[in-house]
Amino acid sequence: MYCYQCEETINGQSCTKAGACGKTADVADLQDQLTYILKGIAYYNQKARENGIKDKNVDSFLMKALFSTVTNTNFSSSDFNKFINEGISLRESIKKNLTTRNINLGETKDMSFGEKVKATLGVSHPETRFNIPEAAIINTEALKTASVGVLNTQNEDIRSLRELMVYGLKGLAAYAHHAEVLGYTEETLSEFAEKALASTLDDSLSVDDLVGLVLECGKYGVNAMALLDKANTSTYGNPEPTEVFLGTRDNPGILISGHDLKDMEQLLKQTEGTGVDVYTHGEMLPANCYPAFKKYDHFVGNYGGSWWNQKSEFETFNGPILMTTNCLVPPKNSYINRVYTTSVVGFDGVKHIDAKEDGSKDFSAIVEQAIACQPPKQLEDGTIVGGFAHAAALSVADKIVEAVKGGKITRFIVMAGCDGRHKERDYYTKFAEALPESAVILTAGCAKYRYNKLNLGDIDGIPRVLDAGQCNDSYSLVVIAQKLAEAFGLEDINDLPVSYNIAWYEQKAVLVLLALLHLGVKNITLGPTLPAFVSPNVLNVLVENFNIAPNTTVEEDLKRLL
Ligand code: FSO
Ligand code: SF4
Repeated sequence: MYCYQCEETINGQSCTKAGACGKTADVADLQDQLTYILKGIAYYNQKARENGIKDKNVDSFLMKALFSTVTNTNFSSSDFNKFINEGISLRESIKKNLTTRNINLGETKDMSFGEKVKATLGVSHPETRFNIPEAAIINTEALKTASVGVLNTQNEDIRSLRELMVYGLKGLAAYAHHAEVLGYTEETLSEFAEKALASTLDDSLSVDDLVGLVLECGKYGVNAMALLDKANTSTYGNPEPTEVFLGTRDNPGILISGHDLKDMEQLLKQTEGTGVDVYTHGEMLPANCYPAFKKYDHFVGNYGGSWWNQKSEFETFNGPILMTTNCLVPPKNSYINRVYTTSVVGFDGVKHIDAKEDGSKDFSAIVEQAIACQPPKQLEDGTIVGGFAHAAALSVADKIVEAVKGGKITRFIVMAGCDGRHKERDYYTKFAEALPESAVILTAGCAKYRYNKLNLGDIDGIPRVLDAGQCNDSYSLVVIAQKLAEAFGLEDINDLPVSYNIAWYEQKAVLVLLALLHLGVKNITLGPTLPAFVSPNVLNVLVENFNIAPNTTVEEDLKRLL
């Protein structure tokens, strides 16, 4: 295995024996093979699309399969074997379709994979890379990492850009998949994903070509987040400012985590009148602010903190836990029998609930188990305020503009992104505490858990932590910044009194970062460490064009960002 896609990669370099996230080497290799097969599907489906052959199942599979490889989403080798087999048969059927119509499958111009096979197996494969017998791909240990993994690309800058592209696409796929679950799709997203995936196999592309494509990925990232925003808000209403309860009640409960709002809806409906309460964990916290969910009396509030706290918080919750997407930490034996996965999430030995044909899910087993469980052990009390996605934030835009003009708000700091388990992320708590009282934090994603319980107060009724929601709701922050620029008559959003101190962990954050770059946001501070997959030369490009900087100390960063 060779994986360096997340911020917690071992020694800031790569996981090569097992993942710091708990991913086994087998699963990492299977993920590489799946990704490689997806690139093949992308390559052929581009040709199919050009020739008017469109198949929604292919689009859907591509997004779902890519999403499954996001950090902390799926740890199950049997799931990946299934994805691989399905991927191979899809790819073969696209090829067959093309051949039947006499459409040229492409030249065997780039034999990098074929050459690798020859070098590794001593046999020659005159066909294109995608014609390598599947058995060879799956069964030959040496091939697993040598030919389809990250290190297959020799040039470190090309490798860096190819991986940056693939990780951005994983984030895009996650958001596109969520939107699709709610019935919203956009063909241009699939088209771009195919072009971009196929580009990672094309040895004729230069560093400049790849940089261009990576930035284009940011453009489609904005589109994917906009689509998901439309899907979520059209289906469940605009989030509204809400005091989210942090305590517990005396009924048994179900904890729901991840990002999937449709699962949230179905769980709330199926638990109504059962005597079982529902609580959110991690990235599901913003669900508390949607009108469609707030109406349920048995929807109590949020339990605990961000994803990495789950080992202790799932323990004390006492009831069953539904993981709708990432971030799953390999469950401890003490509570593994209370964990359920659904959709793209998987862990061998954990119960999985699939959607039926019509998209509905039967959560009755979870409800039944909950009834027999003790109520959650209370961890904290009080409330936190959420629900400041674009509609709510813009409804108080006049107040915000007035506070800025009157000097009561001197700075907005976008502190969106992820949380993680490393101690050094204390930096974000300290940074938030050290901000002047005239600074307002704009946040989205699980990064907020580092400072959303600090009671930072408000400025004329505007909370000093404005929480737009999940990581995908970073889109809201973009809308807010654009509207503020309009209100102040500024053409360039970089002229706003807004600074960026972003925390990243997994690949959705990579996409959010690319989206910000596409929008022309400059001077982003990124931490707690820079991505291991960004080579020194690629970093130079980012620094020269966007003035991206790694975070340093609270004092220095405050000086630079204020
Ligand atoms: Fe994981 Fe967090 Fe939302 Fe990230 S819980 S780390 S960018 O915010 O994706 O899922
Ligand atoms: Fe390592 Fe992160 Fe990859 Fe897991 S996802 S194997 S922690 S780099």
